[in-house]
Amino acid sequence: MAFILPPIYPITDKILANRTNHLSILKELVRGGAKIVQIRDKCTPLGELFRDLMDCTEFALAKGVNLIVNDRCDLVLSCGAAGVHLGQEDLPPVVARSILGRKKIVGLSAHSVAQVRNSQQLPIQYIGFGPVYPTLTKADAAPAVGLRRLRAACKASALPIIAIGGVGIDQVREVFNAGAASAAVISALMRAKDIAREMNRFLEAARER
Ligand code: TZP
Ligand code: MG
Repeated sequence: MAFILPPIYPITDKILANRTNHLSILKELVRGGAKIVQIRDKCTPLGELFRDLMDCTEFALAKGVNLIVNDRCDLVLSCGAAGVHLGQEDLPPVVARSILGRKKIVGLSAHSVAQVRNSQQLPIQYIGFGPVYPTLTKADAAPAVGLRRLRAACKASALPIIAIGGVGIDQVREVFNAGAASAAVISALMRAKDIAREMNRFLEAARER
């Protein structure tokens, strides 16, 4: 599937959404218009996560949605997902690329402008930069970088930058104004009563930029 980075990049969290599987969250995000979804899960036993991901990839493929798996290249390959999202402490992108081949999407998190600069020649499709704003979602999150550093990161990068960390509807416009190509959202979507409707509202906010 060709990779087009949509303006809103939702990330699942079963605990925040109070769900027993990622599939139910994915279905709502897609109903709300999501074209890319990252499945992020640090707790579920691997076998259970694998089964959930098999259902997710089948659904995503049928809907033309790129499904990205956080951390795990083995799950990307075994489930047929579209790609992997890596942190600075995960497998190096060059290694992930050699495992996954040319066609999968590889994304990388960066937390400083220096890391963004150092990532320009890596075999990746995008950089997630943040946390831009303070967030409680990631326990070990680095301190918030703020809009000024987001702007510098976007200037320094030929790769598209996805702003992440504390992004709510009211922040969408300012991260785009700072040069971000997309905004990643966890809690503002996962805590919503109606995830599909909230996803749709985020896309509307992105269109208004
Ligand atoms: N990486 C940097 S901040 C963050 C991750 C995974 C959490 C973002 O979650 P939220 O709820 O959108 O602030
Ligand atoms: Mg990781």
